[in-house]
Amino acid sequence: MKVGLVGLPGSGKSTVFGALTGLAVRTGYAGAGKSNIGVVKVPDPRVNALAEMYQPKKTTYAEIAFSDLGGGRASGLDRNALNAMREVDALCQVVRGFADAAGAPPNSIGEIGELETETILADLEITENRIARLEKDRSDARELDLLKRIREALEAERPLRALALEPQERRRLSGYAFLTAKPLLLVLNVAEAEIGSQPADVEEAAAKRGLGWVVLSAPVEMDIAQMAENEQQTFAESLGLPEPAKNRFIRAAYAITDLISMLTVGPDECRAWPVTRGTTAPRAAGKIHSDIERGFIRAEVTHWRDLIELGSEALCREAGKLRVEGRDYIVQDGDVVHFRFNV
Ligand SMILES: Nc1nc2c(ncn2[C@@H]2O[C@H](COP(=O)(O)OP(=O)(O)OP(=O)(O)O)[C@@H](O)[C@H]2O)c(=O)[nH]1
Ligand SMILES: [Mg+2]
Repeated sequence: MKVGLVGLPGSGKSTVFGALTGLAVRTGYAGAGKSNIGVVKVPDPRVNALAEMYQPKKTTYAEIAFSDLGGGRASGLDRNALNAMREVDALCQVVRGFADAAGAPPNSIGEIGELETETILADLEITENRIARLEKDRSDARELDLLKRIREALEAERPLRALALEPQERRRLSGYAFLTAKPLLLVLNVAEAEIGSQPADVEEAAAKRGLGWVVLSAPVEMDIAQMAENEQQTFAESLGLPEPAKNRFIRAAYAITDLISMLTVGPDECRAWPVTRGTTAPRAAGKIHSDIERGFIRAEVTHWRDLIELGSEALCREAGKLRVEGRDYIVQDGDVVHFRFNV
């Protein structure tokens, strides 16, 4: 899964990227239009708590790849920037919430609207080309019907992610890599003095579109990213934040890709495994090892909170908090799973 940081030039994409990855990236003029890619651990208090309890040799977090898509020139979102967005699974729009170097005040709502309009137009162009082709060769009437509905939504300025479609229709459309069908999260990048604020206009713009949003100050988060893990927490608290804002942001980005975390525990390793929502137990087991999927017998499942409260899997079993699940079980976020298998 790859998440793309998108947004207008100078909104702070590269600064946010630096904050997420802890990498020293070029921002401002030196980095204008440049793209970056990096893999980030998904901070997970559940894994921390379980590792505290098991004291394993190794603790492993889920990971997610972020790319700073750069692209766009001073003119705004050009074709390169839009094309780069097709390559990622989900989008995070960085919105400038600070006065820029020239002193221009933020125009958050304008930026959100601009990206929306540009992506709708890009999708509309693809749709119209395809409709013209299908009307000529009459090769696929069902697809033509579907695309006409798509065109209608786009012409009404409605992003496709909000459109009610059957799963099979979504699958049919996946090859088109429509930008407005990709999950989207808004990141309002505010000045340091505005940390902790929740601007009502952005809240309304997000709610109207059914989008999640996170407020952070990218340069501050970039400084935090350079600190040792334990100092990061203390520093965030001194700013009145329960944890670094980047942590909440990474978790929110992970969630929009439709990934959940299955947890495994033991003296060797405590680990979060990214699993697509709706995955059955044997397939989730296959993430760990193909032998476990092939020889799957059952999954013993506890909820991470019960495990922490009761102190061991054996005590969970006694308390009736350990479930035995079969092949059809759909793994849930926060399940601590122990697979029984034979090969
Ligand atoms: N005051 C202030 N400046 C910021 C903030 N975030 C980023 N900047 C500055 O704004 C400028 C642009 O930030 P970048 O991260 O390079 O923006 P970008 O979106 O990557 O820009 P392009 O790659 O040109 O599209 C840099 O000089 C940053 O230091 C912020 O929250 N407050
Ligand atoms: Mg940049």
